[in-house]
Amino acid sequence: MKFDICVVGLGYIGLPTASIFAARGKRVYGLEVNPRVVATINGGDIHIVEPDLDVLVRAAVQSGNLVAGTIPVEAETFIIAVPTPFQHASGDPVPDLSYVESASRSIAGKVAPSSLVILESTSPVGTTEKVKEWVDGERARLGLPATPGAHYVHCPERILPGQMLKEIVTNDRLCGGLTPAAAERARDLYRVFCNGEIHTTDARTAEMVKLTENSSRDVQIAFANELSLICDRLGISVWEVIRLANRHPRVKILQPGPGVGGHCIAVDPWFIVHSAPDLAQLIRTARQVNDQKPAWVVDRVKGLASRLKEPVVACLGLAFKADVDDLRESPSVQIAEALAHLPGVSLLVDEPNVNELPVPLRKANVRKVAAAEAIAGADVVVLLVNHRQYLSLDRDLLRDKVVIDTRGIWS
Ligand code: SAJ
Repeated sequence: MKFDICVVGLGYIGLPTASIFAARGKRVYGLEVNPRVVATINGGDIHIVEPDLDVLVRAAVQSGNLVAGTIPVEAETFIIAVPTPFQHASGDPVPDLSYVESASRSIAGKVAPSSLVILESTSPVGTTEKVKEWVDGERARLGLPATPGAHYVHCPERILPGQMLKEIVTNDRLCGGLTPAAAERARDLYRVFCNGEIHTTDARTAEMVKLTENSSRDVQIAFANELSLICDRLGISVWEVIRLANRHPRVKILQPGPGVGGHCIAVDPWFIVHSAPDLAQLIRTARQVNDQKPAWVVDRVKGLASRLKEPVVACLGLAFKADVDDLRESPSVQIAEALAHLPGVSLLVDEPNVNELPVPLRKANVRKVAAAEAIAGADVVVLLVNHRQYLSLDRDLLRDKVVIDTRGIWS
């Protein structure tokens, strides 16, 4: 059977995309390298945490419209939704396109002259052109005829973890084609579920737009984080400064925190830096400011704890942001790990959204305890994530404690 859509990569973006197309009547195949993920999805379950995604996937699988597998299939449209991380290099980090390359090569044998190939992964400028080159090159290597009529488009995902199923429908979409006809075909496809406006442009512009969105947020958070350092030195509350400055009609400062985490905002600006290292000065500096914030928090805790005999420190929250269970690239994990290795310091950690602490913390004999218990047993309380549980915490528990509130929720 020929599928309408083959989604390559069933992770945080591929799975919601595959299942929403399937829910709207498209016959979707999810191509996934991990056989355990394939088995989970074909069983109607999910392997990631996202509100309501389990219901959508189960319905899609039960309807017969969504099937997962490890072997490439023929389809009218291919959607590549694989990770685009960076590699640490001696200078600035370098984009790692190996997953996109192997995804492109894996579908090459199934791409037909009329196929539509969509790259959803956030990618450096020029990657959609490379996808076409990888597909064409692989077909040549396999001795298959060229497919000059195939269309290539970049349609970056822009959905916010925690609100994916709402945003996938309501956000505006961007379809950047290697040709105008390619962009128009993608636009017609996304109309199946997208209620937002769908904008067509060229592929390089679409790639740059997505990187610009996340870099803009990174730069704005860096401004707030830099302010927090300056205000701390001057003995002024940064939260009060931002609250009052934001009363100006044209000022909208974001919130400082313990650093910037996740797989997007802390990564994508480096793709811009890599493409124009001599010009991207502000963007690079913003990355550095945000990356240095966890060490600053650790130093503050160290300074305060050093005044106490055998101090016990409680860290509240490990996730990369509020009300998610995602600990990947989390500045809070980085801070907790550094504190766990401070000589003479005992550490207690609460993270309400996971069952177990990450391995390095377990290895360092850090105990996972509920927030109230952690606070009761601690001399120093470090609030790292603004989870909803902490917003409503009984403030009396904090009396007589040294408190470092990196999110300003108790200020
Ligand atoms: N953060 C702050 N202060 C703030 C806002 C955020 O310190 O005022 C921190 C968070 O705690 C977190 C990090 O920044 O560590 C990123 O969180 P986020 O909520 O800003 O963004 P993500 O990474 O969850 O999702 C972003 C979104 N991009 C934009 O808002 C421009 C989302 O729309 C994208 O789809 C996603 O990246 C992506 O996949 O690229």
